Amino acid sequence: MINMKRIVTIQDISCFGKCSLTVALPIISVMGIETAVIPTAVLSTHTGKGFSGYTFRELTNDIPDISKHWQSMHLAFDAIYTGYLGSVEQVQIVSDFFDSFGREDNFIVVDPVLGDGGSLYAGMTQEFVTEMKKLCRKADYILPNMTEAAFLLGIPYAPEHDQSSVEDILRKLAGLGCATPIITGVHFDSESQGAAAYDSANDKFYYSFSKSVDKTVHGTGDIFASVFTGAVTLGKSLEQSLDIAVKFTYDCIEATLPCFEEMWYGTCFESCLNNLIGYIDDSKK
Ligand code: PXL
Repeated sequence: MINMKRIVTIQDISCFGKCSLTVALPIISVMGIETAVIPTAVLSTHTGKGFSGYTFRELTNDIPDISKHWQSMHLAFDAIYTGYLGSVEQVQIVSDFFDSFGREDNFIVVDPVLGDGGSLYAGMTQEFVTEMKKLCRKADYILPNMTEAAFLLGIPYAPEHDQSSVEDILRKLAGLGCATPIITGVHFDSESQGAAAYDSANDKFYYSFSKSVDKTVHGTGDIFASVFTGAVTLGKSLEQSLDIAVKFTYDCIEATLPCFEEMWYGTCFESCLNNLIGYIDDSKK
């Protein structure tokens, strides 16, 4: 019998730009996990800084049919992981998907992709934020950055934090109804950056840091979320999963820096995939 874990990831295909599905699929696959996908939209590029005039085709109406077909096949997943979603209606349909495929013995990760640097991404609205907040309630893990956490909580965005403000925000995120919120892009000084997690069931906080880089590299949130979801699916602890995701995300940023001029739109994550295999193996020791 094949003992392979299976994740379904629900997010867009940005045909050029190295984020969402074009990153999640290779990363989860290299972790030795079967990856099913539901593409929510097809865009010619991502909507981040540097791109304009992109195409955007929503695939919202396909999602209920895919779900129905999969239910008829009695498909099951060890984890359901969502990233960028394209519309309010799409968030509602993904919520229905959770009701159909969420079980006692699997878990849900919602990466509430909304914005960065204190602003919402192009096309994101307050109504969308409200809907995303409802989706977070159904998740076991959510992975906002500081901008997304601020929008989800309706509090002002602050770029600088200390441990007590991060823990306050994590407690408030858990108050949305998600047992284990994680904030990415956390830093207390200019030397290091990483992620902070709150295991609300045990009232425990975890931190993981790597060296800080003063450049914004696109797609790192999707890399972090894919690795984190994969690691938890493989049975790693919250602490281990956080460490592996922080370490690998840093590797991808570091690998991108020498070619940052050409690679302004994404990371050189491909050259780091071997490290990820090593991190998973090391954590078995
Ligand atoms: O990396 C997150 C992301 C995913 N998909 C699309 C995006 C973004 C961020 O800008 O625009 C289409």
